[in-house]
Amino acid sequence: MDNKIIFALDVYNYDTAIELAKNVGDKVFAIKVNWPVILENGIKIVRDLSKYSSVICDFKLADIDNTVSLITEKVREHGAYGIISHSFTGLNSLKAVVKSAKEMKVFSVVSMSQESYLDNITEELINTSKEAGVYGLVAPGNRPYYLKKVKELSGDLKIISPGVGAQGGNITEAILLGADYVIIGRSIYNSPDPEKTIDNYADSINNKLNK
Ligand code: BMP
Repeated sequence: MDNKIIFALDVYNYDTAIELAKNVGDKVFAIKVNWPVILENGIKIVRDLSKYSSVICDFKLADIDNTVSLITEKVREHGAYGIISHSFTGLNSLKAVVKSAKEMKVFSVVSMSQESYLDNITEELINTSKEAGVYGLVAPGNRPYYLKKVKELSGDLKIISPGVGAQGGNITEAILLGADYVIIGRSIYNSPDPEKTIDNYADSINNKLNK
């Protein structure tokens, strides 16, 4: 069983971030960084974290084509494995992200782990994402109806799913419904033993899926 967890490293402090990455980097598929760690430390931390794991920059891009290109180029320059963009901004914007990303993987948000207006247009967002040529989709691991729907329409695209743990989703359920990877933050970094917590998640997947 390959590694199914993307660790959402939503902390501010540099030393805490690096320590967590060092300890769990080889147990996870990737580390996802969002604004908390970047606003405190700058984009250069992506390089430092990449020593321990692939890094996905979750910047949920939502702007005109020129601006998203500028951001994507900067992220790529710092060695990220992937970037997350919104897709509701439409085909031109998302195509610009894909073009600037080059070899970097682009994941687009088509449904969120909390109710949002995206729920009304999920199918259109998936079609736009496919047309733009993204590598994967972000779909909720804690809202089975939407995850199933995304899986049915996603074709070959990878699905990465937040909402497991602190937001109530269950890891094995999310994987059985179609998530290729689950994104987990608080229930790992707030636990007394993050490594053990990841091992427990991995065991629960293995036990369930090998039955
Ligand atoms: P946590 O496991 O602590 O709830 O973290 C979930 C992570 O996934 C956070 O970084 C959050 O920004 C992100 N996320 C989410 O929770 N829901 C979405 O719909 C999209 C996300 O990227």
